[in-house]
Amino acid sequence: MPTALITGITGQDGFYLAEHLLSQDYQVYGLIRGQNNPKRLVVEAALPDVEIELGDLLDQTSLIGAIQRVQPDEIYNLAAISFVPLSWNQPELTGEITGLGVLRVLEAIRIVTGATPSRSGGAAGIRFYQASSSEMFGRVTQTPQNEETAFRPRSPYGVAKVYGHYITVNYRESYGIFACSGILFNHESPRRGPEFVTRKITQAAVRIKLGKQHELLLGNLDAERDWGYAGDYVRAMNMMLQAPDADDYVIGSGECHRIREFAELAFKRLDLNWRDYVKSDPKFIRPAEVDHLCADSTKAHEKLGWKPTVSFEGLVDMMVESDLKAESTL
Ligand code: NDP
Ligand code: GDR
Repeated sequence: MPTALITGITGQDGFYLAEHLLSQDYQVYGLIRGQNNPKRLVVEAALPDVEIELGDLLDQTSLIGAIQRVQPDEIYNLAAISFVPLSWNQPELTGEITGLGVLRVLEAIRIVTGATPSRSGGAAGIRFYQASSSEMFGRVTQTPQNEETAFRPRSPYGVAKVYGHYITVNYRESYGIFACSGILFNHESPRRGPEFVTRKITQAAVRIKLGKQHELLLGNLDAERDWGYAGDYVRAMNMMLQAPDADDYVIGSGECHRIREFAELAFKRLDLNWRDYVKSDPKFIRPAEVDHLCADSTKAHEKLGWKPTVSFEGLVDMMVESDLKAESTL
C-alpha cells in the first residue's frame, strides 16, 4: 500500500486529493498546523481514513519530524497562502510560506532520505509534487501558455510561486529527487473558498435568488481565466508522480472565459440577469492584474494521458446547484 503525505489537507485541493488517493488504496496522512485548528474536525469528520500529522511550513523541524514518522512514498505540497490579494497585504508571510515553505519541505526530504549530490535518477525514494500556478505566467508573453512560456508574475504570490517552482526543479537537478512541478490553472468546485471569484459569484447569485442578499460587489470583470474542476486536476497531480521521469506539466482546460461570462452564466442558471445585481467596487481591483490566462496542456495529454472531464458550463452548474442546496437548508 503506497503512503502519501499531503500538506494543505484542509484546503480545496487537499480534500479532493485525499479522496482520490484513498480510492486508489493509498494510506493518506494530512499535515495540519496550529494547536487547535478548527478545520481539523472538518477533515476528521469528512475523511476518517486520513491520519493527521501536526506540522507547519514555517517550521523546518516539524516537517522533518512528520516525514520521519510517516515515511511516505509521495509528498504533495499543497500548503500555501493561496489568495492572491492577501499576498499584497502580507507579502513577507507569503514569501515565507508559499515560497520558502517549498524549500523547507524539500530540505526535509533531503535530510530524511540522505539524498546527496552524487545520487541521481530519483534515488532519494520520496516522490515530491509542488503545487505551482498559472499566476507565475502573469503578464503573459504568449498564449496559450505551456511549459516553455516565460514567467512574468504580477503579485507577491506569483513571485513566491516562481521561487517554489525553481527550487523544485533545482532539487531535482541537484539531488536527483523525483520532484515535479504542476503548473495548474484555476480550478474550482463546490468546496472552493468563498473569497475566490467563482464561489463568491455562485454563493451570491443563490442568496440573491432566495432574497437573502441584494447585490454583488466585484472588481475587474474583464480578466480572463482558464477554469476547470478541482476533482479533475488532483488526478493530474497523482499521475505526475507515477510517470517514469520527474517533469513539469501545465494543467488546464484550454478554454478561457471572462469573469463577466462566469457571472452571466451563474445568474442565468437561476433565471436572473446578472446586470441587475453585479456592481463594481474599486476595493476589489488589484494593484497589478493578470489579464489573460489560457493553458496549453498538450504535454500532460500526451505524456500522462490526462484529460479534464467537466466543462465550463458543467462547473458553473455544479457550483450553483451545490450552493442552492446549502443555502436552501440554512
Ligand atoms: P487553499 O487556500 O484552499 O488551501 C491552502 C492550504 O494551505 C490550507 O490547507 C492551509 O491550512 C494550508 N496552509 C497555509 N499556510 C500553512 C502553513 N504555514 N503550514 C501548513 N499549512 C498551511 O488552496 P487550494 O486547495 O485551492 O490550492 C492548493 C495549492 O495549489 C496551493 O498551494 C495553491 O497556491 C495552489 N494552486 C491552486 C490553484 C487553484 O485554482 N485552486 C491553481 C494553482 C495552484 P489552514 O487550513 O490551516 O489555513
Ligand atoms: P486568482 O483567483 O487570483 O486567479 O487565483 P480569484 O478567483 O481570486 O480571481 C480571479 C480573477 O477574478 C477577478 N475578480 C475578483 N476576484 C476575487 N477574488 N474577488 C472579486 O470580487 C473579484 N472581482 C474580480 C480577479 O481580479 C482575478 O482576475 C487563483 C488562486 O487559487 C491561486 O492560488 C491560484 O494559483 C490561481 O487561481 C491559479
